[in-house]
Amino acid sequence: MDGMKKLPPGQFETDKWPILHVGDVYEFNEDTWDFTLFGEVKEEVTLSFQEFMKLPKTVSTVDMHCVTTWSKFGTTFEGITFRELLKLIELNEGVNYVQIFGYYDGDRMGYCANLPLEKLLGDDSLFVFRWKDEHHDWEELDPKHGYPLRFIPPDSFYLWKGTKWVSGIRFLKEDEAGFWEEMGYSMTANPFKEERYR
Ligand SMILES: Nc1nc2c(c(=O)[nH]1)N[C@H]1C(S)=C(S)[C@@H](COP(=O)(O)O)O[C@H]1N2
Ligand SMILES: [Mo]
Repeated sequence: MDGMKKLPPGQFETDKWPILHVGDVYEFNEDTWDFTLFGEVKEEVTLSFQEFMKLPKTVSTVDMHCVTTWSKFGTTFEGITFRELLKLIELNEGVNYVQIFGYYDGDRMGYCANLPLEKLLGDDSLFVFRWKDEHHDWEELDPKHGYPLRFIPPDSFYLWKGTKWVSGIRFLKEDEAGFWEEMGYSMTANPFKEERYR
């Protein structure tokens, strides 16, 4: 792995995993938690936590690049791929974008980030519940990092596209800004092209 690390421009490497978000840390309640696939779909689907966690799991090692300039290499995650969720729905014609939703101060749909669908079809695009790295054996995701489930985007996106405390996916024909994008952050957010703002 070492030597294959690629630090995007303007980033520095950290061994620690910093915590960054707006609002309160979501307090998990399995009875009220659910996850909705909605928008440009033939039929909406809502999953309970049990149903979500029964889906096939994938283990994937990814690098995280935060727009505040820290990068953490080589964290291994276990989760459910975005691709796996696609199997549960039938998309309308011409869907090319999604917004991944999560909690913000008790509002289920208070946070979201937009992403292009075609970039989310690999093993490096997953809803994760545990992690490990060089210094830690498998650990459940800390509430501050998005327990019980948070999205980790491919490393070709800054980490704000990695919604914590996820609650759903909205499917879209046209790209629509999310929480940070509304405030001037990049729609495409590629760290290797240093796409921080728009
Ligand atoms: N629900 C939610 N998800 C969120 C955020 C947030 O404020 N709310 N912040 C984002 C930002 S800006 C970053 S950099 C990452 C940080 O993830 P970490 O705290 O696990 O490092 O979470 C992202 N996901
Ligand atoms: Mo961030």
